[in-house]
Amino acid sequence: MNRTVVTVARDVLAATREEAEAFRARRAQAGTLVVNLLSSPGAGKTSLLQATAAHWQGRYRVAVLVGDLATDRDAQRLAPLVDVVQMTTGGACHLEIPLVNKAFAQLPNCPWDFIFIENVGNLVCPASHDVGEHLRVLMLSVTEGDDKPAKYPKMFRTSQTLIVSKLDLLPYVPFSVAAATEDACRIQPDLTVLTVSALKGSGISEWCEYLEAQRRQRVLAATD
Ligand SMILES: Nc1nc2c(ncn2[C@@H]2O[C@H](COP(=O)(O)OP(=O)(O)OP(=O)(O)O)[C@@H](O)[C@H]2O)c(=O)[nH]1
Ligand SMILES: [Mg+2]
Repeated sequence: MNRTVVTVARDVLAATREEAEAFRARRAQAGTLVVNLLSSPGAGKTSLLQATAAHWQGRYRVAVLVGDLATDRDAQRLAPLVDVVQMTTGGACHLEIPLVNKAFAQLPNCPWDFIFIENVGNLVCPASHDVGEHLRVLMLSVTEGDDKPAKYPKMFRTSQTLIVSKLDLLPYVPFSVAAATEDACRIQPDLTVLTVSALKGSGISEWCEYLEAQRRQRVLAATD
C-alpha cells in the first residue's frame, strides 16, 4: 500500500484558539462572566437557566446563547426572562467559537454581567471545543446513572463545576450522589460539586451565589 506523509507547517486550530481567547478577554474587560453549560440531552440545562433568571429577578444583566441541532424551542422558553439568541447548528453536535461570536453580535450592545452558552446536549464532542468561556459547568441528572463520570471522562476532566440535577427524583432512581462525585473528583480533583432541583428550587440560591463569586474571582478581580 502506498503511504503519503503530509507535513502540516501551520497549526490549523491556532486561529480558532485565538478567537476564543480574544472573546474571553473582551468579555472579562466588560465585567462579563461567560459560562459554558454542558450536559447530555435533557439533563435540565434550560430549566436551570430559567430557575437562575427567576431567582435573580433582574438583579443582573443576563443573556443566553442557546445551541440546538434544530428548533428555537429553548429560546422561546427563555425569552420571557432574559435576552436570548438561538444558535441552530443544522446537525452539528457541538458549538464552536465562530458561531458563538456571530450569536453574541446579535445581542444588544450592553455590559452584560453573565452570558450563558447552553451547549448542544451531548456528553462527548462539546468537551473538545473552547467557546471562549471563563467557566465550564457540566450537568449530570440523577436519571442518567452514577457511572457517567467514569464513562465520559473528558467532559468531567475539562469542567470546573459539576451540577447533579433533578435531585427531586433521587428517591425513585438508583443513583448515588457520593459515587458519582467520587468518580468525578478522581478525574478532576478541583471540581466543585453542586446539587439542584430546578423543578423544586432546591440548590438554586447556592448555585446563584456560586456564580456571583465566580464572576468576582475570574472576571472582576482579574481585571481590576
Ligand atoms: N423532575 C425534574 N425534572 C426536571 C428538572 N429539570 C428539568 N426537568 C425536566 O427534564 C426535561 C428536560 O429539561 P430541559 O431543561 O429541557 O433540559 P435540557 O438539558 O435543556 O435539554 P436539551 O436542551 O434538549 O439538551 C423537561 O421535561 C424538564 O421539565 C428537575 O429538576 N426535576
Ligand atoms: Mg435545553
